[in-house]
Amino acid sequence: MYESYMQRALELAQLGWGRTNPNPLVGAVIVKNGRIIAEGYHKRLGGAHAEVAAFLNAKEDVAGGTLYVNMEPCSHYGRTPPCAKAIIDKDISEVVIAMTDPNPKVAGRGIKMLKEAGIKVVCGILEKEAKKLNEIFIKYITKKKPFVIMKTAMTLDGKIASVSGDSKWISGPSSREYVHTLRNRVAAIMVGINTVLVDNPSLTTRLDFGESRDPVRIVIDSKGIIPIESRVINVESKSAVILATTTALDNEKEKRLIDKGVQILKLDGPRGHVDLLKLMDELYKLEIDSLLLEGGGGLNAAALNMGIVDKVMTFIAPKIIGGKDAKTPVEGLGIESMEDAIKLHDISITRFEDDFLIEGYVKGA
Ligand code: AOF
Ligand code: ZN
Repeated sequence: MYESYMQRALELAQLGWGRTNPNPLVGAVIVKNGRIIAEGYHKRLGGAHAEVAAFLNAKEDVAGGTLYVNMEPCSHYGRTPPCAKAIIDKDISEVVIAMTDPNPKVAGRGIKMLKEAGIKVVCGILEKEAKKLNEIFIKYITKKKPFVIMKTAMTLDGKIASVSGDSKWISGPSSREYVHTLRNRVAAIMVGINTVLVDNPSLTTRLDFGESRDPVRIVIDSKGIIPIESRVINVESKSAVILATTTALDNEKEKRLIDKGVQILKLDGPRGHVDLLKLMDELYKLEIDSLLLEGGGGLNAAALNMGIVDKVMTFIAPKIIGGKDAKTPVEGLGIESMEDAIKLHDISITRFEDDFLIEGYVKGA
C-alpha cells in the first residue's frame, strides 16, 4: 500500500519537471479511509510546496489522514513557510516519506518536528526511485554545483559527424524528440565554440506537444570569436545566453555582445582556456542546478578531465559512416591505459525506435 501511494506521489512530482529548478520535484498524496482525498505537487519555483498544494486541493477534512510525500517535509522558512508546521496544524496522523531532505537547512529537522508533535513517520519507501528522480537537486544542494549531463549521439562506429562534418541526422526523430524533453527539464545547456561555428544551433527547446521553455544557453568561447550573427544569440527566446570566455575577448566585441543581451563571464583558466571549475561555481550562484553538455568532442574531453560530468547519455544509431578523421564524442589527448578509463556505473539502456540510449554515472563527480 505504502508503495503504490508513494508511486503516485512520484508521478505527481514529475509534473513539475523543468519548472521547479533549483528546487526539488515533490508530489504529495493524502489518503483517508482507504482512498485518496487530495493530491498536489510543487508546480514552480516560489509556488506552494507539494504538501501545501495537496491541502489546498483537498475537498474534505484531511485531519486523521496519512500524507505520502517523496521528500521529507521542510522545517524552515524559505520562499514559503515550513510544511512540517502546516502538517501538524492540519492534524495529519501519519506521514510516509521516500527520502530525507538533503538540504542542510532541513536534513532531518522536518521529520523531528513531526515526531515531536506525535505524528507517526515512516521513511524510506521507494527511496531509490525518489533519489534518482531528484538526482539533480541532491547534487546541487549538497555539492553547490550543477548536475552535468554529457549527451552525445553517435553512429555504431563511434562518429558524431561524417568526414565532411555532416551530422544531420545521426539519431532518429524519436531520440531527438527526447533530447528536447531533456532541454525542457534542465536549467541550462552548454556547447563549445566549434559547435556554434560548425552547426550554428539555436539551442532552444522544440517540443511537438506541451508547453516548452528554453534552458539558459551557455557557449564556451575562450578567445571570444563567436560571430555576432550566430543563431544562438539572435533566435527569439526568453532564456539568457551566457558567453563563458576569458580576458582575450576584445572590448569592442564585448560591448556589441552585451548590446545583444549576452551575459559575459570572464573566467581565465590554464593555457588560455575557460576555467570550467570556476564556471560551475558561477552557475551555482546563478541558481543553475543542471547542465546539459551537448559537445563537441573537445569540450566533452575537458569536462570529463576536470571531473565535472555526473551523468553520460549516449545515443547510438545503427549507422556506419567510417573515416579516420570523422569526429568522435570525446577528443582531447585521451587516456593511455585501459585501466585508467572513465568507468560508468548504474548503467541503463532505453530503445528509441532503432536507436539505443545508454546512460550511466561517472564515479566521484
Ligand atoms: C520545494 N517544493 O514541495 C518541497 C520542498 O525556499 P523554498 O521555500 O522554495 O524551499 C525550498 C526547499 O524546501 C527545498 O530546498 C527543499 O529542501 C524543501 N522542500 N521544496 O520546492 C516542495 N517539499
Ligand atoms: Zn515545504
